[in-house]
Order: sequence, then structure tokens, then C-alpha cells
Amino acid sequence: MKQALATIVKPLPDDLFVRRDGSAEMRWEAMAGQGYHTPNDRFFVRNHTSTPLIDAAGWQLQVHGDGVRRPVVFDYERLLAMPSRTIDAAIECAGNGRRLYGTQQGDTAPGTQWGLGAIGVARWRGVPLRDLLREAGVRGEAVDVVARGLDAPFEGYGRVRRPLPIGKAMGDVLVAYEMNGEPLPPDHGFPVRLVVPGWVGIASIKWLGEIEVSTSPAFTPWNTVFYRDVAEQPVKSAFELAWNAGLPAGGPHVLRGRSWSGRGRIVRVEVSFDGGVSWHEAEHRGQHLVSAWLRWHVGWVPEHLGAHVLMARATDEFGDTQPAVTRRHPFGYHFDAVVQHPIHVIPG
Ligand SMILES: Nc1nc2c(c(=O)[nH]1)N[C@H]1C(S)=C(S)[C@@H](COP(=O)(O)O)O[C@H]1N2
Ligand SMILES: [Mo]
Repeated sequence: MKQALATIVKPLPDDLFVRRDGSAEMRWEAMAGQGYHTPNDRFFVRNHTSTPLIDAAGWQLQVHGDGVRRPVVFDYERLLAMPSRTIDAAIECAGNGRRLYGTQQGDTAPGTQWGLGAIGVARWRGVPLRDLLREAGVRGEAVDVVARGLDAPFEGYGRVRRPLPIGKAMGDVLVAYEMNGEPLPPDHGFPVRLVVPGWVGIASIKWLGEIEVSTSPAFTPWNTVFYRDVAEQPVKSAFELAWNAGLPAGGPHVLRGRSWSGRGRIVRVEVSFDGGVSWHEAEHRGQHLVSAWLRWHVGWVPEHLGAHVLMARATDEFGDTQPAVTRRHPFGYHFDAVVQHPIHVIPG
């Protein structure tokens, strides 16, 4: 049976979300006035099919494959009884910003036309994946770990599943059951999902049901056809402002935004109010986490009415910064160019 429309369980009010195909993009103005984390009610949703409703009492996670000595089955209670870890991490779709290939670079990329809102940062709690792999007696020869979701098969490709190299799997990956202090909401993977800090969103498999550890390289459509050759997320920035926002003349205004990178801590953010002619260093304080984001702000007194282009450019601890133009990508992944954010200064 072919499903016409993917289903999301939580409400998607127009002031918080833009619907895109079967998924939902967060409006960046919905982060204005929020704290460090993206509240669950406005966290973006990216579903290949629809959100399944899973009963935690009957849920099981199988860990098996030739890369482990003894296959193990975990149930929800057993997972919750294990020592837990809590991390603040972003999940961002590889296609976040795809729309800008077309609108800003005149070279439309196929796929869901996300603006910049296919990202969120949450506080995740769960069990390190390496602890589960160790209980299964992970072998020194293990190469890849394939995580598989319990949602419906996607088109002709089977269930959503993505290989992860063993080095990352034994590192900072979390098998998460809590999001911002609550059980995972259904749309975000209840009862259990992976959280793979710094990596493309597809690595963070929702509704986790199976983990296969192999001693040879693993291939699934999610690393050969889709999301091929993408791992860590590049440097990006966004203003907590609506697209085409109206700002009253006068001021001073405090413009706020956030910058992030899957590779390193953000150390500098510069902002331009005149389409990139002059740049001003933004101020920041507070959390500076490597796999989440940096909040910043900058003061501005607009001098004339009408259309303006705001730009923000972040640099990480390795000196990686945002280019003026992103190289063409056949699937429109990893749009990291400085975004030209249109606003209007209106009579105050
Ligand atoms: N099982 C399963 N896991 C999945 C997906 C999916 O459709 N099914 N979508 C992936 C993609 S492409 C992204 S970007 C993130 C989105 O996570 P979110 O919906 O919690 O924001 O989940 C990933 N994990
Ligand atoms: Mo994604």
C-alpha cells in the first residue's frame, strides 16, 4: 500500500512550523526568547514515512551480527536500569538549507526545500551505545554498525537503516530515551533513538529496533544512494527572525541568532547589516558546546527604511568558516554558505 502523506503526531501550528512534504520545518522566529534548547513542541520532524506508535512494554532492541560474540536483546526496562548519560546535542538534516541552493545561488537542488529550520538542539538522556555493544561482546574486528528503525519500509528500499563506523559507534553515540527531560515524543523516536552528535541527521535513527555489527563494510541505500559521503555537519548560522521580518525604524535592536558546526566549537560570529559590505563581531556568552550551538547577539540601529539583507558568518575553532557560495551538490546537502536573510525596516 502506498501512503500519500506521511503523518506526524504532534500539533504543527503555523506560527511554529512550515510543512514540507511529509516533514515539518521549525520557523526560526520560534526560537526567539527560548533558552539553549529547542523545546519539543517546536523541534523539526523529518520522517521518511510516518511516525509509528510503539508500545514501550513490547519494545525490543536486538544487537547481533558477526561483529559480536553473543547477541543480546534489550527491553525498555533493562535499558532504563543501565547507567545513563545526558548530552546536549544538535540533530540537523543533511538537507537543511537546501532551498537556498535555488533562491540564493540560482541552482535548485532536488528534494525537500528546507529553509534553515531543519535543526534543533535538545538535552538527550540514554545509554552510551558502546555499553550495549560491550554487553554483546563486540569483537576487535568489528567495522560497521547498522542501526535500523521500526517505522514502515520506505518505498522499495526497506526499513530506514544507516551504517555507522565502529569508531564513532564506540565514541559519543547515545541510545536515547529522553528528550529535554521527557520520554521521547513519538515523532522523535519513542521509545528509543540513536543520537549521533555532530553527524548528519540520518545517522540518528529513530524508533530503533535493531543494531547489526559487522566485520565487513556495510552498505544500505542510506549510505549508497541517499546521504552518500556525508558524515559531519559543516558550519552554519541563523537569525532568530522570520524570513522578510519587519523591524521598526530606530532602535537600537538586539538581533539574536545561533551558529553551529558538527566539527568544532564556534569561536567567532560576524554579522553584516548591509549585504556583506561591512561586518561587526557579535557578542556571545553561555554554552559553547562542540556538538550543539552557540547563541549570539548584536546591536543595530537601522539608518533607513526599506529592504535590507542581514548576514551572519561563523568560524569554528579550526578556522573553518562559512563561504560566500556553497559548491553544487547533486542532492543539495550541506548548504553552508553565508545566508542572505531579507528583512524590511518599517516606520517605527
Ligand atoms: N527510523 C527512522 N529514523 C530516522 C528517520 C526516519 O525517517 N526513520 N529520519 C532521519 C532523518 S533524515 C533525520 S534529519 C532525523 C530527524 O530527526 P527528528 O525528526 O527527530 O528531528 O531523523 C533520522 N532518523
Ligand atoms: Mo535528514
